[in-house]
Amino acid sequence: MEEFDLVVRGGTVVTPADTMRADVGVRGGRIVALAASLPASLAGSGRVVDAGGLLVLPGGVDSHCHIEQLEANGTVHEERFATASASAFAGGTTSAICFASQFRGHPIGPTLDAYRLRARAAMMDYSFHQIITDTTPETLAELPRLVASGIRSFKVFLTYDPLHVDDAQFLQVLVAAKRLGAMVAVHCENYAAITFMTRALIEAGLAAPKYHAWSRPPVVEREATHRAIALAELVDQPIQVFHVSCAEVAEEIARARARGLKVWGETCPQYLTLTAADMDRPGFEGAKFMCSPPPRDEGEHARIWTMIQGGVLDVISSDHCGYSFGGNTGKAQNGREAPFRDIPNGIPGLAARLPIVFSEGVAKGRISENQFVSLVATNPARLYGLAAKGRIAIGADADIVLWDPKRQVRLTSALMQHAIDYTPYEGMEVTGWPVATIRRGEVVMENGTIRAAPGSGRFLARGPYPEATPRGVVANGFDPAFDPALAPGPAA
Ligand code: DUC
Ligand code: ZN
Ligand code: ZN
Repeated sequence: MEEFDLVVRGGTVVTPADTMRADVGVRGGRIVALAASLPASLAGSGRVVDAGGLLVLPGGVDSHCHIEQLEANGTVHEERFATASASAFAGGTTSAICFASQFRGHPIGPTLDAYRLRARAAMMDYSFHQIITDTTPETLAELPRLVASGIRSFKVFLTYDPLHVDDAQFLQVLVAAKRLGAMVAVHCENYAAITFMTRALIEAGLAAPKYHAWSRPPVVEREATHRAIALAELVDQPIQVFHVSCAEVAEEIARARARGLKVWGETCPQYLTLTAADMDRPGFEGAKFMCSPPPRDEGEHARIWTMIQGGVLDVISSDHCGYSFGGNTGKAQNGREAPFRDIPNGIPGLAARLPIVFSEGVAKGRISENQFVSLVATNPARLYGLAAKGRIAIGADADIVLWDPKRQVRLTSALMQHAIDYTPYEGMEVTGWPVATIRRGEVVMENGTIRAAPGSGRFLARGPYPEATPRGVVANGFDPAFDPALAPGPAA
């Protein structure tokens, strides 16, 4: 008889396609059996976990997390790989794709090696998107090795000093990605427009946190999204548009998809729950809600849900990017009177992601539990080539969350178990909560207690995968990514 290391018994398994009563058998960190009833035939130290009355979901896959990232000013994000892992497990997430950032004028290799070293403290499984900030021949020459090492996605910023690339550089990254079979993720906002608006606002004395939203209204995001899609279409490279904040941006994605382009869209819980008015709280409080693109208005929440329901937005990530609020670092690193331009952008949300999306989505009847699983686990894994993740299926990694769909919780920063001293979701009531998190067959969180060993997370090397493969459609039949040096030679 087959022996298991772990049996998850009596729960309701949710996949993108089905909801079914089933037991899950795990051996060697993988799911090896799924059946209406499995015998408790356990290996030596095996365990049965009772999932009666609970949903059995794939562990969350958060494909957009800024963890222990180096900033251009020499600081490092407060959220470290160990603390981020605890936060991830507390919220039902088992894998994350984080960022390795290139500094302009510097080679990628040594910086990436340093990221890899820091990430060795992780308890969650992780990969990296490589941020590319310049496109010198030396940088481009580094990319094949990077991809061969399992980093199969690049991120480019169309805005932000000193990270942004111009259109010509963006095209170079797209072509390089196409040659290598990598996905490109894009931060879409117009750099010149934001610079212009920011200067004008500050000259007019409008510098409080709420004017952050005025400096980058939806048109700024829509224009850049349209341009990113057009340039990706020109060279036939799949892209993912990060953190879509409003429907008019999602409409650009819908139009691209209708033309058959390989363009996907991500949104985040902040665009479903926060508004620009949060940045207008008294004093410096508004800084807690500053991120880019900024949260819009309440009407936009409903319109984003419509785009999710219609399948235009495929992924809900956290864009976890924490800066503490108290003290004189983090949000206040330039003082509590700093103009919005000098307040770092980003909010923490790794642990809050699944509870907010479940509560706002499933509990409020906007999406099914199957769509929920797709949005927070299966789709991000598929779109970034994490073949073993995001699925309750035989052969997949046994990353499982036991979810109480009825549990009502009031969110607090302490519940997030992160390194940041606040959550923008403080006091929010949610329905639905993770009671246990299992990573590769090991119970790593039970009722809020984290049980994993530091360093037990694994780097997820990503190989070639279909979503990152171009369509094979180029204007006039000329492929700018064609490299005669890479073409097969004449047959012998
Ligand atoms: N926006 C980003 O693009 N990244 C980090 C944080 C933010 O607000
Ligand atoms: Zn971004
Ligand atoms: Zn981000």
